[in-house]
Amino acid sequence: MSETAGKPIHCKAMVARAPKQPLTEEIITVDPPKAGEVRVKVMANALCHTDVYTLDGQDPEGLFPCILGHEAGCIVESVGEGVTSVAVGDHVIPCYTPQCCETSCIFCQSPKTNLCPKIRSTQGAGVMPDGTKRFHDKDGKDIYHFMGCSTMSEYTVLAEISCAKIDPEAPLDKVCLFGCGVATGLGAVWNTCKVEANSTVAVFGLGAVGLAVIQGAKVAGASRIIAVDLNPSKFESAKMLGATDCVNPNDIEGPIQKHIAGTMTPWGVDYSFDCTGNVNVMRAALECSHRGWGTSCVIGVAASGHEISTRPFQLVTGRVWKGTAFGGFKSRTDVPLLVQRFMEGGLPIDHFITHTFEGVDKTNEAIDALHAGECLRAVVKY
Ligand code: NAD
Ligand code: AHE
Ligand code: ZN
Repeated sequence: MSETAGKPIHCKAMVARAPKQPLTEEIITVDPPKAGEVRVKVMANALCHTDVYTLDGQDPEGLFPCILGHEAGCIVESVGEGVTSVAVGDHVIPCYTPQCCETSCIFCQSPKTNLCPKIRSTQGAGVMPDGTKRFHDKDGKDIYHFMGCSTMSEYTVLAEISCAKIDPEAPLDKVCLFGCGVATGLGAVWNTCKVEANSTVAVFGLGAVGLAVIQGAKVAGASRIIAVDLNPSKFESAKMLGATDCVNPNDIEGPIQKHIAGTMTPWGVDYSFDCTGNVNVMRAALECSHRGWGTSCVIGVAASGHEISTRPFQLVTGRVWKGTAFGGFKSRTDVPLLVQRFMEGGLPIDHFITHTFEGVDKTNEAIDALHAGECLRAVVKY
């Protein structure tokens, strides 16, 4: 039993007070975990585009004030009543796609999906499963949770079913990347699309997610990997990970989809992935997929009110449009396996970490680095 167990903890956190505002550094109170909950010490947090998307006010579920962050490595400080799967001192990765594993859960029992809905409604409402919050500011006012994680705080409270217990030897300031972007990209290839050897692939958007798609496609034995981005500084990493062609749409006459399906390939690519969140790019990704059997996977998160469209003819002629959340990985089962594969040297990820910062109060600088366009993942160590 830790000495802080059962007591409120006062710690530093970066609070999103309002959209489009820098985060404010605050001393907050983190309540003890209730039944079925776990309080963790956050050791490292990586910045994902979705945190910035929500901070920019683009998330229809965005609630303020809140504590953002969902790609982290943590150590269990105390557990609530009835918690059995993790214990004080365990190393865990918080998972915004939880996994209740109950026999009555048709989602957890199905091999077709990872979308356990057990706490999705309260998670989307920025509260814990019992409908209340564990964060309070200096005036005692409640602060919303985010994606069931809220890891831009030195301590946070998670539902037990959102904790993936991992190898305690694993470096938390690296494997935190398996909490979102990198796992999502790899899983979109391996789980959602099940890309076969010798497939042709196009990847739109070469941030950490897009580059993880390329890394995953390379491992799957794809024969051609076309990497697309408006920012040519991303091409070097793409080639290093296995891209065979790099294309900047600004250098192309006409629609990029016609260039990929027509000039670069006769009928399009077997698989395409949107990793930008731009609905026009999602359309281009679909329309460059192969006549008769092409599959296009939406990974990017679009701004509130943005919708996708294409001519039905594109689907009538055999293309499939699908999407993925967390790459289809069942979080508590699969994340420990990804960490193990990394520890065995079979899944390198260091190349995603382009920036590191010391102290939760450096999170705004990490956000600036992502905005500057040269950042894949900024890891903030607490
Ligand atoms: P990022 O900002 O690091 O990378 C996005 C890349 O897309 C950048 O390199 C940018 O230059 C490029 N880009 C932007 N507009 C473009 C365009 N019109 N054409 C070509 N390239 C363009 O973001 P990230 O962290 O890699 O995340 C990528 C997307 O995936 C985001 O929308 C994020 O919210 C989403 N995401 C989804 C999931 C999921 O489970 N579905 C998980 C993680 C991230
Ligand atoms: N709140 C947004 C949904 C955003 C979204 O699609 N989130 C992804 C993960 S992004 C991680 O960086 C996801 O997994 N969605 C599934 C889910 O259940 O939220 C909105 O549009 O309302
Ligand atoms: Zn994310």
